[in-house]
Amino acid sequence: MIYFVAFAIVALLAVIVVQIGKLSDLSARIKGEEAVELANNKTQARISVGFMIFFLVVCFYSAYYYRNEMMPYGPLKSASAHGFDIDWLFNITLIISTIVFVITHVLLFWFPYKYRMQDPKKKALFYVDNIKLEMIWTIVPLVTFIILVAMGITQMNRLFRPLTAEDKFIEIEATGYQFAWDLRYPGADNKLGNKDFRLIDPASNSLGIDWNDEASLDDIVLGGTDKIVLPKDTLVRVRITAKDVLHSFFLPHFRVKMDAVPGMPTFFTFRPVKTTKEFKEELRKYPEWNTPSDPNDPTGPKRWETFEYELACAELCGKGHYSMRRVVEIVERDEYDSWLKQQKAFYPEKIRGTVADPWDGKRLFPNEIKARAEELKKDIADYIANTDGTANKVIQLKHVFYESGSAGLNSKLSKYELDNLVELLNKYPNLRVELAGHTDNTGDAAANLTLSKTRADNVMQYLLSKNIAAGRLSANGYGQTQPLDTNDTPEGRKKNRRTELRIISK
Ligand SMILES: [Cu+2]
Repeated sequence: MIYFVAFAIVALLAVIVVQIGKLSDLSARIKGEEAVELANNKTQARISVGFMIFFLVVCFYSAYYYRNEMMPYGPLKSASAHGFDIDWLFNITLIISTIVFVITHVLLFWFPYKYRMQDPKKKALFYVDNIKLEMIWTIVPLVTFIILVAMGITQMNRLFRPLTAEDKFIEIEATGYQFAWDLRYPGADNKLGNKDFRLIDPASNSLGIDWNDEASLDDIVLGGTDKIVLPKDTLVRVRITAKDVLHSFFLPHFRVKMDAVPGMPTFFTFRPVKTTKEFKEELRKYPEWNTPSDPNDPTGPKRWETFEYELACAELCGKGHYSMRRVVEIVERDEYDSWLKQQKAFYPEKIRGTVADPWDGKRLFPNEIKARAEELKKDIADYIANTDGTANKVIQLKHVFYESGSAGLNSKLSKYELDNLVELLNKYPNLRVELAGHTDNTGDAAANLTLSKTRADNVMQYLLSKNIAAGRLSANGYGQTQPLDTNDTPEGRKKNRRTELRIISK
């Protein structure tokens, strides 16, 4: 409807203009061309001045009207430490350009009025050029721009200064792709692990993190919709990169923006100085921010209540560009620390024990050793306590490892599991067990049978060396005859290669 009315008004105006044109034509014939042209010129000149006044008033009024909605005015002042200086720089630029804007517009509209044709016999002055004038309007803007750019560069250098350990900064990494960001946090060691594009695997390691790097193992990766949480009053360094096209990491409330370029890591540093809560309280003081957040729900939450800091992609990177928006939450430092503790590291959650894990069978982590000891203790205790025979009497010795390609026991890694087993065998002196070796179906079946038997024997030897009576132990190899899972996948084969503890009697 509103478009129809607007169209009707424009059409009507067009008709009026045509009619006026016809009228002036008629009057020209009556009065004579010259007099009409003079009168026309006068009217046009007056309209020009009128428009200038209207235009400037509207410009200033709209700026005043929206003063509390625009950065960096009203409550939308910077939320980062350096941002106040950037806002100051913006203000200086705004003041200078406003002065130029007003002067040029006044001249532009006032000249047609002043120099309108008043006497048809008067000729316009032909003015070729004036070097002095040219110099003035070249040098003045040049000097102004040099000063502004120099001030801008000084501000920019603050964002890119190299940091030392004394800065006590935290470093996060943002990787942009169509159409989201992956955010990596360093975990407890405060160090981000290495990355290598050759390690990128869309299914298990989309960032190409190098798990051989100790610092990677506790890194946290936040997916495409998680809130980005950062602490107040702490220097944050953001490493920025992209996987496909150009993106741009833009935190408007913190006055930082940096392109995310594939193959060329970039970064910036900033220090948030207002928590999300504090910023909301600032907004609350302004009437503009006390209107309903959703116009269709007048009793719902107010605009200040639903406000969130945001991360936006400032590069038009494709049709899903808008969905790269992420909520950023600034909290107090202790709140941040406890939030970080709750986040799960990527490696233990998604990589550990899979075929992508370079440490699989080569290394045990303290928390795993502890958890496994508890598990083994519980499994055996459950069996002992169970009287109706339903308890599982086959227990996987999950932490028993062999030297690769041989039957030799990797006693450095296996000692935790086997020493725990020794302790339990001593605790329950009537326990009799069988050690059962199994392989996958790779290679020759007869050789697999021998391999599994030798491995089981080696485990038994270890237990014997710890003074467990020979009569309580037996060792057997089953080769590939008793698979737990398919032998067609690496995961299945990994499950099938195993050493079991089979309880004979208790
Ligand atoms: Cu983007």
